[in-house]
Amino acid sequence: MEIQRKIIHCDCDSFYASIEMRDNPDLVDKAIAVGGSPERRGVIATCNYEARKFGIHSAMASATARKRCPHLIIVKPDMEKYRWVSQQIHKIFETYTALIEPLSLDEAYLDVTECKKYRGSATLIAEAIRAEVQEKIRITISAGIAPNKFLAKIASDWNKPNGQFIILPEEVDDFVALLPVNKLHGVGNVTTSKMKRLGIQTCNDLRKLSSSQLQKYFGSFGQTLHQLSLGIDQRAVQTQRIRKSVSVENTYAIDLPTLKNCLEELPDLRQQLAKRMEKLNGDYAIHKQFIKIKFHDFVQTTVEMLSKTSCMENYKKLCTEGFSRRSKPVRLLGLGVRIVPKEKTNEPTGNQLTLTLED
Ligand code: TTP
Ligand code: MG
Repeated sequence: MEIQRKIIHCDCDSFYASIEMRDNPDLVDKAIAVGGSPERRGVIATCNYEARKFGIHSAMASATARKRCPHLIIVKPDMEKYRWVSQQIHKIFETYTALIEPLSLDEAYLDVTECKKYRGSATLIAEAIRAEVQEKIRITISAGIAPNKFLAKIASDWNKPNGQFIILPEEVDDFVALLPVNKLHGVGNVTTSKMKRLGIQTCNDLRKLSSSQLQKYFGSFGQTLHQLSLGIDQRAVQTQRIRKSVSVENTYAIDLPTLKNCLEELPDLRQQLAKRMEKLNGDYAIHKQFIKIKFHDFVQTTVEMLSKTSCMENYKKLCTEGFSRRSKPVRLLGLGVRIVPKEKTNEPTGNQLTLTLED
C-alpha cells in the first residue's frame, strides 16, 4: 500500500545572489553573479534572474559569464553569511514541522502530513512559509507541494522564482505521464540519450516498457524507473542526513603542468580535508580514498581505492594513476574519502587499487 504524505520542497530563489542584493541595494535591478573572479579563473556559484537573461548559470567560468554580459557585477561569496541565513530559514521551517531534510543551504524537504496549521492544507502552509521567509529574511523562496519527494522537487521549479505549484494526489498520474524523462531523479545526460535512442521521451513512453525490458536496458535502476514513471516514490523525509563522502578541491589559477606539480599540491589539500573531517566528530569510518583530476580540457577523472585512513601515500598513488590517464596539464585537483556511519562498517579490508573512470 502506498503511503500518502504531504511534502513541501522549498528552494530559495538565486540564493547567494538574493542575499547579496538584499544587503546592497545598489545591486538590485542589475545583472549580478556570486563567484570567483574571471582573472583568477573563478567559477560562477549563482546569478540573479537578470543575469540569467544573458545565458549565465551556475558552474560557468566567470570569464565566459563576463563575455556574455560585460556589465555583469561579480560579488565574492560569503559562505558564513549564507550559512547563517540558511539557519534562520530553518528556524522558520521548524515552526511548521520537525520532519525537515536539508538538501543544501537553500533547499529542504518538509513533511507536513501531521502539521495542524491551516487546517492541514499543505498549499496554505507553503504560502505561509514563503510569506514568513520574505517578511523576516527578505529574500524570496519557491515551493513545490506534492504527495512525495520526487514530485515536490519538480514542482518547486515549476513557478520559480517566488512561486509555488501543487500536484494533488489525483493529478499525479496525468502530470507524470507528460513529464520528460530527464526530470527523473538519477536520469542524467547519458541515460536521457540512451532513452532517446530507444524512443523514450516521456514517462508515458517509459510506462510502456515491461519490467524485463527495463531490467535489460537499465539494470537495477529499471525498477526505480518503473516506479517513478508512475509517480511513486516512497522515500521518507530523512531528518538526519547520512553523509557518503567528504572532499575538498581546488581550481588552480595556473594549470599544474606536470605530475610533480600535482604531487606537490597534495599536502595542502590533505590538510584542508583533515579540517573538514574533524567536523564529523568521529561518527563515520573511512572506507575509501579518492582523487579527482580535471585536466585543462575539462576532461575529468576519478580514481579511488579501498582504505581505512586518508593517508598521503595512497593519495600519491591515486594521483599518479589519475594523471597518467591523460598526462596533460591539470586545472583542478580534489581529494576525498568515502565514509560510512560507524556502526555500519562492514566493508572488506585491503588496499588493492580499484580503478573507476568517469566520463
Ligand atoms: P540552487 O538552488 O541550485 O540555485 P539558486 O538558488 O541560486 O537559484 P534558483 O532560483 O534556480 O534556485 O543553488 C543554491 C545555491 O548553491 C546557489 O545560490 C549557489 C550555490 N551553488 C553553487 O555554489 N554552485 C552550483 O553549481 C550550484 C548549482 C549552486
Ligand atoms: Mg535555489
